[in-house]
Amino acid sequence: FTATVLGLPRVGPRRELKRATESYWAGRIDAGRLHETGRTLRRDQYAELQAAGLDSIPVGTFSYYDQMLDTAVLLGALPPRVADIADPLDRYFAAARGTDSVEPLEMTKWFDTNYHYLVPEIGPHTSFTLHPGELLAQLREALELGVPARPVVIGPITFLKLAKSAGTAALERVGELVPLYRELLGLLATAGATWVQLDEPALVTDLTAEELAMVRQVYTELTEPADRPAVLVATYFGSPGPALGALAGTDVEGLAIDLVAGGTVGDVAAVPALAGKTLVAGVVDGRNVWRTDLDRALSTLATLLGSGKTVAVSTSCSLLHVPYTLAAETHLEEKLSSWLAFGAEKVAEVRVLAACLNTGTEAVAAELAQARAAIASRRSDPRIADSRVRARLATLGPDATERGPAAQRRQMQQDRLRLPSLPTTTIGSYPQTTTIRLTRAEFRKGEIDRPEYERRMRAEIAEVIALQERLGLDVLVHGEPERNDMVQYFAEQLDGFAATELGWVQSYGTRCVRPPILFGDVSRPAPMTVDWIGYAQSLTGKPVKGMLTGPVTILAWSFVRDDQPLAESARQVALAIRDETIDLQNAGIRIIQVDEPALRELLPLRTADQPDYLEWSVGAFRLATSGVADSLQIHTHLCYSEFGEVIDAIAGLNADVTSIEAARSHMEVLDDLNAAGFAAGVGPGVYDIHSPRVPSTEEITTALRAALKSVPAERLWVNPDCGLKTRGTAEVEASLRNMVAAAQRVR
Ligand code: THG
Ligand code: ZN
Repeated sequence: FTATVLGLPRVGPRRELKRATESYWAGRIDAGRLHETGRTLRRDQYAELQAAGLDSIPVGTFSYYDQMLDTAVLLGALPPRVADIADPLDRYFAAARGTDSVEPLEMTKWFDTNYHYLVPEIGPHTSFTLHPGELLAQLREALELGVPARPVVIGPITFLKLAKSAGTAALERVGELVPLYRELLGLLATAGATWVQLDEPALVTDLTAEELAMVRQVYTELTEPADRPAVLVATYFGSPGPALGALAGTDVEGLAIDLVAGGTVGDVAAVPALAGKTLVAGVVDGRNVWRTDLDRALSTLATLLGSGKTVAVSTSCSLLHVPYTLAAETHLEEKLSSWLAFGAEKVAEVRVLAACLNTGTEAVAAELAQARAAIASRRSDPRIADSRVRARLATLGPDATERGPAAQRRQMQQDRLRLPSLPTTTIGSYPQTTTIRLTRAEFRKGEIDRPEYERRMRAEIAEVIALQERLGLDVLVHGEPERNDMVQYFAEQLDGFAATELGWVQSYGTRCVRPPILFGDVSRPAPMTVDWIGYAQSLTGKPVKGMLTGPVTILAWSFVRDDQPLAESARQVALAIRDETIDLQNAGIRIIQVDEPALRELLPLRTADQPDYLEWSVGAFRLATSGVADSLQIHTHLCYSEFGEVIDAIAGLNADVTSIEAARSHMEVLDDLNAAGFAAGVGPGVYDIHSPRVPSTEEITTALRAALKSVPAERLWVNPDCGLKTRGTAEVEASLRNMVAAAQRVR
């Protein structure tokens, strides 16, 4: 084959699968209807890809929830606690989301993307067995439709490296998986597959010598049998580095390399043993939304050709990470739109590049010219280089990221705020009620005007302030009724960002996000939060926290520029946030919280790249938060756990108070923080907001006493472990009442 993509999105161009799945959960449709939705989506998608000219199409990347969960099912590795759920579909969803009596699998980020997978649990109870029914059914379905189908399965190394295991490393059990994968390859061949893709993105992370030897061993054994399809091992999200050499020494027929996110022609040139194999060249970015520079891609492809290799054109990774099609966008500015390529447009790019390889450039001269013009239009657009923004950043000295000594700040803030010991607060958002969502929707559709919208939102804020006064909280928030999403809200108000209408990307399960597109230099035309926060502060004598999202998180949850280093974009966003902090300060706000829940998310996959990232990300946060007086208290909030690798960076943020998800990790994070020399205020979440359960005063008291073993009372804050927007009003009120009571008791 010569033209393919590594994987496909599945929620549907209009989120049809999300709707059907949620309807099934709610009991509104039966399993038959859900499966029919899946079938229709797959059929339409295959037809589109065939019409677009792909000559090998991935099959099996469709999923009703997640591909790691699918692989766990395929390998008989679901945890025993779901085993007695008789219906396979309900068992599958129980593992994904839990039930009244069953805990779900943990969820965590898929490498450095914004997709979250379910973490398989491997233990003494796991006895691997092959369950190929679903994959074989999808293969037969595709072949019957005349699709040049290439089944895709997550490879054994990646599956085990990402699994969680009690005791021994899961990877030690790879020997048990090899016979299953061999059997699977045989079954797929019998069913008519000529190629099979095994996804091994884990090969772009740092591997030990033993692990590399294991890669070679596993793929040598997998490819031994003669009655199997050709095997394509797909690496993506980075350079495969030494893993390429390990794989080249085996009989795998194909290797996919991400030539956008780290892989280079140099990696390929360094491994002469690749001659004779098919190189699937990921030259079209599968993770970002920019139109491909086709001339540059062609020159990469030309370098790869030669020395006996066969080259196929592909996306760098699955199209799971980008929206379906630009064609659905009716409001995007035409010029900006010409710079972009979503899923369907990327498929067209793959086809054009493959045509160049197959028959030369003449047949696609018009497409090449159009691409060239778009690239030129983007390069010359004044918005990608705003001289005012650049001049401001250039004149910032080293003191722009410094504040006064921490101890002095603490004294000044305490004198000004006069808070009791163990001050109580919340993270920022309050329940997003149906009324709030409806009001935002009516305003968006123009059904109510701005004054009416503001009147209603102010009423919501007044209610949240009154509630907090009633509960006796010490530091109040306005509740964020005006915000859809903590990134979208800011992106919509910053120059340099654009929003999409239907640019949905799966985040996990049926949940999707619509990442903004950062296309130009960033600036803030007007204050973004001052009116709302100022109004909230006018209602109370207690301090109201101004709530902002930090530069790293804004970038982590957006599609970012590929024409300048992320560090540079981060400085621009930081400067805009800094402007906002100064306006809040001028409006009389005494505490500002700048959230960085995604600080951990952008951490590079290879250890060697991490120090540089931590330096610029911490620098961007400090730039955003160091423009205010020492008497203004800066808070930050981090969540999504796994702080281990970034614990020094958390101390480096230099915030006065850090609230952190700790309810589920039992306060261990506090000792890690101490070990990293952290000496500022800390609010380890004292209860888990991810569940509707109301925590008792006793259990919060216990959590606080546990925290006091690691943190002295004068530094300890009392708060839930995350925002409250997904919770109901009644349970929030009951939980916070108990939290305040516990704080009073411990005081
Ligand atoms: N915002 C953004 N990205 C994120 C998160 C976020 N990435 C990481 C993490 N949080 C992902 N978590 C979620 C949680 C909920 C939803 C999506 C991602 C969600 N989405 C709605 C849905 O799919 O129905 C749609 C929301 C909307 O209408 O905008 O519930 O917080 N940017
Ligand atoms: Zn949080």
